[in-house]
Amino acid sequence: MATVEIALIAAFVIVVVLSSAVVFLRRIDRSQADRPDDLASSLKLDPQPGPGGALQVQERVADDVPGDTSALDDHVDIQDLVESAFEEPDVLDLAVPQEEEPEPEADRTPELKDRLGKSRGLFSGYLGSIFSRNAITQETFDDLEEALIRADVGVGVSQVILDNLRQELKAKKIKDPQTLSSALVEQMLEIFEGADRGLKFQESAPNLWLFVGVNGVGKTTTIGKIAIREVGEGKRVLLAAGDTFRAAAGEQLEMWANRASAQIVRGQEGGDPGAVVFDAIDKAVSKNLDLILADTAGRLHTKVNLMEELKKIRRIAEKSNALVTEVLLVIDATTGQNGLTQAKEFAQAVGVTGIVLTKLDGTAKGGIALAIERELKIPIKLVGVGEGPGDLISFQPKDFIEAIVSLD
Ligand SMILES: Nc1nc2c(ncn2[C@@H]2O[C@H](COP(=O)(O)OP(=O)(O)OP(=O)(O)O)[C@@H](O)[C@H]2O)c(=O)[nH]1
Ligand SMILES: [Mg+2]
Repeated sequence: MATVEIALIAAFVIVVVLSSAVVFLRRIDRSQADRPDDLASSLKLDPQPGPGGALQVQERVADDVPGDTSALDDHVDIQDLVESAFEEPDVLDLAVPQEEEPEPEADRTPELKDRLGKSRGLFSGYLGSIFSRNAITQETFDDLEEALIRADVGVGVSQVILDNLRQELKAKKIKDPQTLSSALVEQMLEIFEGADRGLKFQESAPNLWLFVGVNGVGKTTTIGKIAIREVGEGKRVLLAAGDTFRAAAGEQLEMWANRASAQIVRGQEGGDPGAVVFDAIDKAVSKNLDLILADTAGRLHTKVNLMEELKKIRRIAEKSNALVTEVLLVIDATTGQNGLTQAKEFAQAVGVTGIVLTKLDGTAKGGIALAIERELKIPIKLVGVGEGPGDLISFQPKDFIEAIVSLD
């Protein structure tokens, strides 16, 4: 009997010990699963924003531990959190603030006023102090002249503007500086009047736009921006890497071609740029493309042989089946009055049809635009206001003048 009793007691003790061990092991298992590091994996966090821009959190704890959840009692805080989150809906919308989708860079049309940076601040600052005075005196005109020259309008053009302003002052008996400021805006606008600023394009054959200018002014970047714009408008565009002088120039243009989904024709480094343009035209004609944007190496307008090379490129293009509808001179607005000298030389050599004035975002010399139009009668067609694909604006004189003269 005693042996049977001992056996029963031993069996009981073994059962008790074994069930305690099972409970203990379950607790260890749960506490590891609920450690802070693993919180994310114990909750099903969907990183994809839902339609309302909210993260979706779904319960997983209950799935993992069907039936008895008493082993989770030690972690009641997490369980409570999960349960309360799912009381009403099955899915918890955590209110993550909605971020607005940024517009793609190329689709953004920058406001000239916001992008003129230094030129705007400096020029309008000067004018603000002049026009906030009580009366119009000789000093007003002296200060105006200084402001115009500092903004790089140039001595000659500043003189013309001020002479006209004096005449108007007399004729209209202008007494207050505010009215004079409006008259100044009118005078400046007159300089830009009448020019055709549209980029020429004819339907019948591939059009070729040739880009010329001194080193580093922004020719290649401008081509890239235009390519993006024209492809966006449905044209089939080909870039001709006519800068064979620098190895990196072709790569730079190829990068823009990829960005724009445009085609490209490249030549050998040190090869004949005329041959590259010829090949590009050949390809454009055979593939029935719309527009060739031909890059050229930057060159000093004083280097006769390099200017001759440019003339040759233009001759080749003229004799081909493409139509040379634009020869665009790219001028860096930060070079100030020197841009005027460049423009004269390039215009004489290759017959410039329009100006692209770049880097207007980083200069106090935006007045060069007035000098170019007044002295050379070449229309400014585009302005560059940054390095990005969307930083190109069709030149609108009214916006430009209002931006630089802005007295607000
Ligand atoms: N801030 C600013 N930078 C510009 C603008 N246009 C071009 N750039 C920058 O100017 C530098 C020269 O631009 P490129 O396009 O290589 O000039 P490029 O005339 O082709 O130069 P070369 O081929 O060496 O003669 C680059 O760093 C451009 O990002 C602009 O409108 N604003
Ligand atoms: Mg270049």
